[in-house]
Amino acid sequence: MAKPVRFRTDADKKAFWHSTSHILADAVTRLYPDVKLGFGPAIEEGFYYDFYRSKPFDYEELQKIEQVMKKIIKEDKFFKQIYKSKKEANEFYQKEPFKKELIKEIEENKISFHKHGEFADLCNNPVIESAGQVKAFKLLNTAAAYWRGDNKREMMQRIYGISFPTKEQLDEYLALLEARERKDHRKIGPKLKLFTQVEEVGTGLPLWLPKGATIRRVIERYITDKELKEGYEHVYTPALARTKLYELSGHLNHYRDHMYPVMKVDTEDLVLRPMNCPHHIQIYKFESRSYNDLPIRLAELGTMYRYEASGALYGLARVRGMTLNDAHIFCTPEQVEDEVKKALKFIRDVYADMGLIDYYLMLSLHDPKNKEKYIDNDVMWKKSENSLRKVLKSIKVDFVEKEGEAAFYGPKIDVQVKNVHGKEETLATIQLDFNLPEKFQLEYVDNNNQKKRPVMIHRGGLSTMERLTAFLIERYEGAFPLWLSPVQVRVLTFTDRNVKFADKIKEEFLQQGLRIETDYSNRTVEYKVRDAELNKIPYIIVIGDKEEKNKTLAVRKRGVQGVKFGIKMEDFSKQLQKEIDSKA
Ligand code: TSB
Ligand code: ZN
Repeated sequence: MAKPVRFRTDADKKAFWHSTSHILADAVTRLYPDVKLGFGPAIEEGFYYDFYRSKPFDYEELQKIEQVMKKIIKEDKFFKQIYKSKKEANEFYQKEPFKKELIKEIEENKISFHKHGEFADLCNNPVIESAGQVKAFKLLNTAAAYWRGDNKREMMQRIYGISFPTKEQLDEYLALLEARERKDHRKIGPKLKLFTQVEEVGTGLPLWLPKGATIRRVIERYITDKELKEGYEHVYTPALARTKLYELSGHLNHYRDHMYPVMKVDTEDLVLRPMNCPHHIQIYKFESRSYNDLPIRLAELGTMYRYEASGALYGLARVRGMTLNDAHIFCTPEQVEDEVKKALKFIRDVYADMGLIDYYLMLSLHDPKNKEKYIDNDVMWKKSENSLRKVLKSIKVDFVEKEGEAAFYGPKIDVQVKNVHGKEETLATIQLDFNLPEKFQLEYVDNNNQKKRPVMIHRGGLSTMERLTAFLIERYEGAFPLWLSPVQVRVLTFTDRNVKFADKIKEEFLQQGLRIETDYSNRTVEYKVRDAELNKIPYIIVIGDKEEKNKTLAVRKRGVQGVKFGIKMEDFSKQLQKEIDSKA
């Protein structure tokens, strides 16, 4: 028996998890000899293995597989590296088309396998010493995934799992998973009646329920007001446009994979817009512009549609129909740095108001080797990337540079956040663009009456309402601060006698613009309080005979033990207003 493994480094974990995927593949092969093997890497947390067969593995099957894995672990066979020639490897994998495909791509004629007991798997990664070192594991879930991530290839059945050198570590991890699950916006959203998705409407097309819509409306009003104060002008433009607009912009060339098919109507070819920029460009072009007019900052809560692979869709965080807090800033080359700085400050301020402060900045650069994804103009890329880098350095913030993350038309400064499961996404983005002004022949007249080309800055402030809300739900675990709470106060009654007075209070609060809800049901007050707490309502007011007689309120605050009695209406509403204004 090999000695116990310890997780000291990431490499320890990777070898451990990858080895467990071999054990999984061994078990599946023993149980289902007809299933074809794909591959099974270690991932950030745990491992998976892709298998080819027509139907997904169900719960009972996973349990059976786990039993066989236990048996294999008990057999405690050593992992041994063996080599086969290409010919031998192909013979060995006679009935494994996916493995054969992988072998084809290996250049050497010496192909590495790792073998434990009778099971050998094509593999050149580090592994553990023996199967018995896996003291605790669990198969976590299944997913369908295209072979090698290619949507033109076969659909594989993926099994995810996790494993550890001790049972304690597994228990701890499972508890962590449960906690993350509780915070997951995909769980909380429907539970708190914020949003839903239904098959009839379509994949990736969420419906905002009244409570979710309230949060969104509060945010949209907030951001619109804030932008107006900062010199942005708001516009409205349609979500459809003629294809020629996107031919000209380059979207059809570089962004086609994310666009829906063309619709023919009368004499026009129309397409759903994946971005709002070309529309805003047309607004810029509506009048002739002089240097005196610049910068022009056009903003819109712009609805757009993107084809996202079904496997990439993720609750509200990645959808197919979305509304972006978008702006396009048209400025002179001299104004670029100042405008980028202003936009960055704006973004940092609004995220502070939202309570989203756990982010980092990424300078997203193009990939000079990828001529298909990016507009081919090295000089422009260099210039725009340098400008953004200069701004970031001048304000002395930490940032990470990453190649291959730019938009097709220009580099970006991205605000990066992680969701409860550790998956990273971009919220805000500032993108510098010398390309689209060129393509659309944008102009302004400078102080010598000369025609000049403006620069464009694409600014996604709060991200899309969808993605932002996903992150807010997880940030607050559904317990939103008062200013964002869909319901701010719930009024409960002791008995039917109190309904009339409760209604009066409700009416008064409504007039003050507070969001209020009542529970006059015949359940006990304890039950009603509990229900309000489960719904994360910030304030609960209980009305009984005493309150009615004294014209006062009994108030419970979310997260605070006990009740405060004898509160005057006036004092309570002042307190709420103060809390709302503070955005605390
Ligand atoms: C900022 N033209 C620019 C705009 O002017 C643009 O569209 N940039 S973008 O492609 O990066 O998208 C802006 C933001 O929208 C992203 O930073 C991200 O926060 C959000 N977003 C992008 N795709 C999705 C999606 N599928 N679901 C939800 N939000 C998305
Ligand atoms: Zn844009």
